[in-house]
Amino acid sequence: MTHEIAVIPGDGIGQEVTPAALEVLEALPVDFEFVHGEAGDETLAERGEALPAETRELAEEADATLFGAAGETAADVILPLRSAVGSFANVRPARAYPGLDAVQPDTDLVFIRENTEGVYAGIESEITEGVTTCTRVITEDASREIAEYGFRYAKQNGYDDVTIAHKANVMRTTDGLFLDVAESVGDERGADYDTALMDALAMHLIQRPEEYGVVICPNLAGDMLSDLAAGLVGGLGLLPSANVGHENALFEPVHGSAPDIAGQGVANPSAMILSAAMLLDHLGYVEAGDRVRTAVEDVLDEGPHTPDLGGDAPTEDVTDAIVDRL
Ligand code: GGG
Repeated sequence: MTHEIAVIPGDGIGQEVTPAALEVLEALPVDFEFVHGEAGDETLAERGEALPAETRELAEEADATLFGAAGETAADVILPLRSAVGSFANVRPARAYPGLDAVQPDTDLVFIRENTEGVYAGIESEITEGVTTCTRVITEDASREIAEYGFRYAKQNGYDDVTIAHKANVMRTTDGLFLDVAESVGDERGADYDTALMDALAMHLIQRPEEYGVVICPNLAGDMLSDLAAGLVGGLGLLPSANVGHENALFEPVHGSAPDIAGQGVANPSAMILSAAMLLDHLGYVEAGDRVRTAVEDVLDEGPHTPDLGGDAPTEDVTDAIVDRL
């Protein structure tokens, strides 16, 4: 069976790490047809729109999408693409790997980030000069859906610790609802869980990440806490993600376009290749996904490493080493 995969590299290092993931997928005995789409800052400059309708349609119609990185036009590119695939959950695993110099080597976290609302609902306005507002949307339905997904994910993937992150002591109405709904979901399932104020949680994740497993978060908190966790394990070059919908899904590294290193050929392809492994899982090729994860882990352990991990290897050499191990 052939699977159609939409490939949208986006901006900056997305143009460098996306081909690396394609090389890995092409080395596997799985039949993919890649359909390519453009989006991002350059597309805006050239065509007057950051996300052309045909690119959005590619993502809607493909069996799954691989996305690289968003730059200045993130709000016009990645948010509508997540919506195009009907994604309600952004799954962001952050784990330490043997052989790398992690700040916290016992880190094994998965952020289950609500992916449709919160302050990323895009409702902002300038009321008058110097006065702006952003409307934070939290609904019972979306909170229930992300909590159910988070508790189910923890059970299916063997995580005993589930934490609901919130700031209900300040955002009493919005996070009050998120917390109430997520707690009821945990109670209905008879699950063990903790709740944590997200600011204190940020500190505790740095001090003792080994006490946490799955963290269910509102949208912005999930975006920020997962970047914080990247700092614990060796950087953003290591964190993959899946934007999961009911039928469709989009896979992207947690990192952005990294304009400081874009164009130099030294971006770490690991996060993008690990995102491709999540795509394989999603399409039912779990064994192939495991092979890719093992190959990435071996290369992270033995090298070569890109500069973000203290090495001097280019993206191409790391990719070749991963493909060789496959
Ligand atoms: N590949 C992830 C990416 O492009 N990140 C840039 C960014 O601004 N992301 C916001 C988000 O993940 O919601």
